[in-house]
Amino acid sequence: MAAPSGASESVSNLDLKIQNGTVANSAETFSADVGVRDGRIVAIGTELGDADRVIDATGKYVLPGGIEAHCHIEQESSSGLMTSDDYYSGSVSAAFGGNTCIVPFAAQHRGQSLKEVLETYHGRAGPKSVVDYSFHLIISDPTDAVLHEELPRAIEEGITSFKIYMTYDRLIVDDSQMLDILSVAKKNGALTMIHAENNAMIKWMSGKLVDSGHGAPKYHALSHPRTAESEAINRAIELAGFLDAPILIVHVSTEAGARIIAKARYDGRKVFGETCPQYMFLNAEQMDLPGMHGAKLCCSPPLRDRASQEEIWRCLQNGTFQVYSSDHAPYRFDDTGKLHAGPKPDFPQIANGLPGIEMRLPLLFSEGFMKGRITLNHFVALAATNVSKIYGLDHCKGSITEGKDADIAIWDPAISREVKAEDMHDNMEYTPYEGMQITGWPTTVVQRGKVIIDDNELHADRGAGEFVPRRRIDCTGMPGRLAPELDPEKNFGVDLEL
Ligand code: DUC
Ligand code: ZN
Ligand code: ZN
Repeated sequence: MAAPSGASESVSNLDLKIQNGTVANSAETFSADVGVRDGRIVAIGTELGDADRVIDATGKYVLPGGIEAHCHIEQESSSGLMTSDDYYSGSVSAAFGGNTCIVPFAAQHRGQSLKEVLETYHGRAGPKSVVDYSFHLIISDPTDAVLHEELPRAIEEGITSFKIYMTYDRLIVDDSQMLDILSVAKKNGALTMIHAENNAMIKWMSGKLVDSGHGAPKYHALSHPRTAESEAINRAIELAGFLDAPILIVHVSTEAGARIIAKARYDGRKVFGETCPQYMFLNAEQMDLPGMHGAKLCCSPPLRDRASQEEIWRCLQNGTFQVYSSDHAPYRFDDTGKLHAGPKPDFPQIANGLPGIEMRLPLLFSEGFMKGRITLNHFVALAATNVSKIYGLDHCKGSITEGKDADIAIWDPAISREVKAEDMHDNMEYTPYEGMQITGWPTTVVQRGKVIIDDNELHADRGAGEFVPRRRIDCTGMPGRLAPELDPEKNFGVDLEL
């Protein structure tokens, strides 16, 4: 296919030109050169003019830089445990994996103001991140001040999404708090991300398992029943649907949960779905390891079985999931992380989460695109474009388009390599994907026109990444409707001003 219309043929004085590559966006693939000036893409076409630096991308794919929109970096858990990556190691690892933007969480613990939380996270990310970044807030304490003053202010500042939890004692919000948060989000044009698992089922199962002597790591998988996920997803969708508020169900691990999302979308509800590589490439059988080693694979929701892996793949292929994120939540296999509660804790005391920010895209490129499960355009959609649209970044990121930031990853499909923890750039000593043989790798990564990764070397300074204020959620094309009891045309004219 030829370059899109409007392609420039004679733009010169470029800072950077990437030539002879195959360019792909989420809806088109074409042969063209890409010209960059002052950090932006200024020309896409053939026979572009001079450039200070020329990169030859013959035989390679020139794709938008990945946007990793679900990762936990330099974040304290609700019990005070810090992730093993700070904004430097986390962002460097992201960059080596083909990403140019990350959206980690800024977590509110109970009693904290959002102002204090955001100041803390700006202070952590600003001096260290090598890629551009934003934050999703985590809301665990929706006081009146948080709901009516701080959240609207944060949204105004470009933090247009936040996560809430339906489980975890120190984070959980109840149904009525969820309604409060959802209505503020709707009113202010923000997106609520939901960790959907039924708290009571998990606590009940965990208690039964531990009391009967089944405290080993592998039993973590049983302690979060599939139905705990589907019950909570259903409830979240009903609560949000009542208000016609947009939501995104994060890290979906079951087909039952995916089906509820698919049906809600079919019904016109404003619902998005996300899954993660661990639910496509790993399963709970792999947790049956000697000693505590199964702890390395404890995450929530947990790994499921082999059949589930196939089902999750299918739901990614058929578009039920628009978002594919790593949920990078790195805890080392020692007393600073997984084993913080002692050398042999029962599974409820094991830190939850897996590393994967560097492997998210290479796994999908290799096992998805190279093996013919998804097209190259679908790969781009999942790597960057979909999240740029959903999370309000598409005014500057998410595609190779004139005027947008020159955030580009050049992928070499001829590279074949074995995944090894020692090759990762995070601050972890293991990767769950150890030993996998994959094809394709992002060899060059460009952030706002500057080459930050080339030939397996980092060329970015600490703090080179910039905070990106995000736009409000755009629900165009998602019809939705208020519940009749809230609709003044149907409820005797009562306007609750939601
Ligand atoms: N939820 C996440 O989103 N990440 C890690 C653990 C968890 O419960
Ligand atoms: Zn979660
Ligand atoms: Zn997470």
